[in-house]
Amino acid sequence: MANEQGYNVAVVGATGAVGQKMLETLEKKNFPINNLKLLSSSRSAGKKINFKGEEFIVEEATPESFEGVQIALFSAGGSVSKGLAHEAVTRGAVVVDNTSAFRMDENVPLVVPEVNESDISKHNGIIANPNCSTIQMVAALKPIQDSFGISRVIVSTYQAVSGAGTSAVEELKEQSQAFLNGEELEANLMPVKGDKKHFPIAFNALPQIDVFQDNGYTFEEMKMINETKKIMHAPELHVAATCVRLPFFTSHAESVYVEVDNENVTVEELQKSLANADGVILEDDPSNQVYPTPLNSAGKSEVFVGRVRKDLDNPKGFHLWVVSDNLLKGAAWNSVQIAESLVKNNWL
Ligand code: NAP
Ligand code: 3JN
Repeated sequence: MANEQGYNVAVVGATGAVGQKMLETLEKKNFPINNLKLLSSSRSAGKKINFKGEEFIVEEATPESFEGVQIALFSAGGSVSKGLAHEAVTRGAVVVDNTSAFRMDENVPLVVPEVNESDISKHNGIIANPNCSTIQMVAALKPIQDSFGISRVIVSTYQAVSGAGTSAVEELKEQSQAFLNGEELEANLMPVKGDKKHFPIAFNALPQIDVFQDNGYTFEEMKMINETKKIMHAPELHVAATCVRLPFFTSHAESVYVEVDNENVTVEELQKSLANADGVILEDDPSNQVYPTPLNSAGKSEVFVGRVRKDLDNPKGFHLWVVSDNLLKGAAWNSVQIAESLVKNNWL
């Protein structure tokens, strides 16, 4: 139960790229907060962060940090979630976890509220927030699935560097400056921290996001494939993904090919289903060069869809261009929406 002022909320990873957006979103959406705890590693303990005009001191996250916490928003990486999420639940908190630690656990709902909000009610203390690239794609696929049925999805992503955290953003800035100064580029992080090789991201395109799996797909690609089937309750859906990192800061873009069940569906019918969907904005007018771009969608909560067209060979095939702010709908806003749903539906 909330007291009159609201809920006791902890943000784990509060100093990170996602955590910062989490705080901005809680403030912007006026989420009812009684007590707020900002948690990080020992590196940032003691740092001061402003929230709603008040200064908060960041504390190191420990199991005891969660005493009295009702809602804990985690975005400090999978190993932190594996170590601390159950500690938070044991102390009475409901965890909304932004990492891949529990996404495919059958006891953990994996939720995009516009797609499968009611799954939240089945939680056992942890609700998983999907991968950012998955979230924006399923938000666009859901109205198509509901109206026409879908059997196959093939996606190629164009992902912003902020998805790889604050240090990746810094690396892109430094490399861009060095490139324009005619200096040698230093690559220490991308495509994946800790992998064997690093390549410049500035003025480049890297077809690797997260580490390679034995089947030749990257972990990011497998997240998109497996998470899409779970969120859409469609284990039989055929999904393939190619994930690519590009040198811009915010919003992921996706070229999505989707096959519907019926060959008589028109572009106009598909556009109408998208235009009427919760959380989706159709921006699709080629004659006036209207389509979504990463720069235009940055800072916004919705998923933007354009370039809807029929495949020229397969009468059941359609192509879409899907763009959304990876740190908002792809992470912070989706998590806060889940928290709002927990409160609104008494599912805490
Ligand atoms: P980031 O900018 O590097 O920030 C990492 C955050 O985690 C910082 O606040 C850091 O605190 C904290 N942290 C690191 N180690 C910790 C520890 N041992 N205990 C407590 N806190 C610790 O990374 P980010 O981009 O915000 O991403 C963070 C995580 O969110 C990712 O690893 C990923 O799991 C998840 N994420 C999800 C999505 C999505 O698709 N939904 C997108 C991006 C990220 P310090 O300041 O003390 O280092
Ligand atoms: O690279 C992106 O654009 C999204 C990255 C997400 C991410 C980064 C590090 C670890 C994740 C995630 O949420 O899937 C994880 C993880 O928790 O596995």
